[in-house]
Amino acid sequence: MYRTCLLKCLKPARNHLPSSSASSTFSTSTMSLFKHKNAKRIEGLDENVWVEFTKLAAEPGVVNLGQGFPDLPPPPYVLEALATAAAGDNFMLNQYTRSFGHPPLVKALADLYGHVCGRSIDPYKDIVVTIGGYGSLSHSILGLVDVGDEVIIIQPFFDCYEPMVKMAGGVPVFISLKPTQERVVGGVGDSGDWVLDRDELASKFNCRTKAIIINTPNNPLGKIFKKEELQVMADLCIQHDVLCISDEVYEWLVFSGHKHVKIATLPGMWERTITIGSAGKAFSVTGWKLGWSVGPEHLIKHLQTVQQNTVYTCCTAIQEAIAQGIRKERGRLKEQDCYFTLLAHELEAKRDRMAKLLLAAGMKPVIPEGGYFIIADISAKDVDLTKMEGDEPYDNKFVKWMIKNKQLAAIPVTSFISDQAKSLYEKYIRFCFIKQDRTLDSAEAILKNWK
Ligand code: IK2
Repeated sequence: MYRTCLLKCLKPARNHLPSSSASSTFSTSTMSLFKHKNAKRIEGLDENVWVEFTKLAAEPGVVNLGQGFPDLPPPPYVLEALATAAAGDNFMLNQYTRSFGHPPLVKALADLYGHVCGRSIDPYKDIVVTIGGYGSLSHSILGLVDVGDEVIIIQPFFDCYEPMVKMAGGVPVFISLKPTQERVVGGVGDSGDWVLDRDELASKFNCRTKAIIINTPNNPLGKIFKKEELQVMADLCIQHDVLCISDEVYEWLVFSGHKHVKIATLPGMWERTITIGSAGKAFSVTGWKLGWSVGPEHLIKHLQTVQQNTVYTCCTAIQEAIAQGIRKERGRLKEQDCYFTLLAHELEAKRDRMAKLLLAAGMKPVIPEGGYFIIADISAKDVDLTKMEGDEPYDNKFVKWMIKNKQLAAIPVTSFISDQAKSLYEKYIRFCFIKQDRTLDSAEAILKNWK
């Protein structure tokens, strides 16, 4: 009986087995091969830039300007708030809290974003608190994208968008930001000059398009989409009844002369937009992995469904500490002592320092308008990597070579690009500059001594 049932179950799967395994008798090892195989939804998604390059950057002596995390101390009051939440009188802060977000945090977020967006936000219906910005991205995509739905992704894009859409059964449709050449002045480019072609963008929308994912300030480019650019996207979303997932985890890190505009605030966009934020990025606590999605109830409720059936809730003590952080910064928003403002100022100086260093070292930086990454064109370094093994884009090999030979880690920009377009971007690598002066001094010494 058991054997008949087993054979019935295995039979349809024989076509998927390698021919050597598709023998007429099923041994235990053949069964393992089939039953222990990955689910189709993760097929081909086993490589990950952070897993690969974080390991390389961890070699002793390597100066790590790779993955995007600060080596600066977070604001002390947030650390104290977490310590108090964990070890203070209210021991219940060590237990589960509300699934969709700890009440003090969702209230603080509703107040902050209500102010920023100029509308009333319901803390319980319009917000879901997730495990990092990552959690909000995956909940949005899992909760809203169906098999066969097309999702427009603007590249360079934060690398997880593509696998997340594929895991949901969706079809990623890419469009590239390309540099306009005219304004490359003194060997330095400007991220604001990387633009989308309006007609090409329009051509990507059709009746199968479910959503567009935008990221502003963009990782890795540092571009902040101008209001006019967002308006073009908004018009297309409205015309084609398309949703917008707006990844704004670097929303506070905006450099002088630039303004961050939320696409959700454009007419007709609140109803169709999910805006994503990150406590890790806002308070320099990336290891806390806390993020949120803000949007209309009719969309957020689907993310809440995913939340309650996957992770259920996020760490209570961390939510309590971030609630205090949000309340404090909301009270002094735009003032000189606001942590968000202070961090943006500090980063602007680091950005300028990094740009000068890269330029002097013969790399051509593209000056970011926000965020904490800078990309640079490495073609002039002319490092011959033809003998290096592996069928990888040039920037991948260059970063591996640089880590090994110069003890300096960065991230290849093609990690943020679809397979079809990698060749257009393989001359760029990305450096993270949210680092202590000491770390940047070490990077400077390496770049200066680079013959
Ligand atoms: N969205 C973007 C655009 C991000 O950059 C990140 C975090 N990226 O950091 C790694 C790197 O690029 O070096 C996220 C979402 C995820 O945010 P969180 O850390 O809150 O999950």
